[in-house]
Amino acid sequence: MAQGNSGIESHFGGRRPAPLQVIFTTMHGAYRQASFTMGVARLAALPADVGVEVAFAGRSNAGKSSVINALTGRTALARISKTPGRTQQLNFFELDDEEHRLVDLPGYGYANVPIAVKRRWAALVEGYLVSRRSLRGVVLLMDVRRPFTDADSQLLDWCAHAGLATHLLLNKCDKLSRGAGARVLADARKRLAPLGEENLVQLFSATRKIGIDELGARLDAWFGYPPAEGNARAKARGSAAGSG
Ligand SMILES: Nc1nc2c(ncn2[C@@H]2O[C@H](COP(=O)(O)OP(=O)(O)O)[C@@H](O)[C@H]2O)c(=O)[nH]1
Ligand SMILES: [Mg+2]
Repeated sequence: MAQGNSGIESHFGGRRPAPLQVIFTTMHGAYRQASFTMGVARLAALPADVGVEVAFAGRSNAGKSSVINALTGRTALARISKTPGRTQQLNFFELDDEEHRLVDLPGYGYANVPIAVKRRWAALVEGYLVSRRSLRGVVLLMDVRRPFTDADSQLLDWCAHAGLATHLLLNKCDKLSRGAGARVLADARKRLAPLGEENLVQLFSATRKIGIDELGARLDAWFGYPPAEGNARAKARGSAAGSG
């Protein structure tokens, strides 16, 4: 057919739809400006409790550092630890300014950690969660293949009772088939329902960046960033599909 038109134009009957650019700009720019500010091993050393903070919690090896890297588009911002359970500190990342921060909490559930280290972890993390006024929400990561360990459930219940909003990531969903992932998600929603509306759950993959728009939409809401167009769509899609 010699119509002198590109395939796309003829497909849309000569009218071009809006540019697809939005696909590449779904994340608020602040996440890409993230920088590491400090690691803190004692409550007394926490940075000023102002602005808004979002913490990432979960078992060692669940993928906290990988998720922070995926979110910020920085490959090695939060060091991806090869020795899980060793980093007993809270790592702070500033976004566009010092009043918007991500916090990588020390992981738990590592089998070979001495009881003294576990106690220290509990004192540090609980002390932080209890006292931190700028903490707007907790992103709780679980490995989708081994979700809801006792420690995960404890932390989730603890946050709910403390009135802390949580966003549950079933990470490493690239390791499961779609059907298996969907079943874990449905089960997780059932478990979360009694905990209240402030607790949502989604599938996620840090390595494939699956679910990043949905996570971005929740973080935008927590940080008070205006929703990106793509995120608004992800949200609409999510609720249509019964997200959370
Ligand atoms: N397949 C897969 N592997 C992941 C994913 N997220 C993290 N990992 C891997 O899991 C391991 C632990 O990740 P890391 O971010 O260090 O976990 P952290 O201890 O919670 O900070 C690393 O080998 C990561 O490459 C994911 O979404 N999919
Ligand atoms: Mg880590």
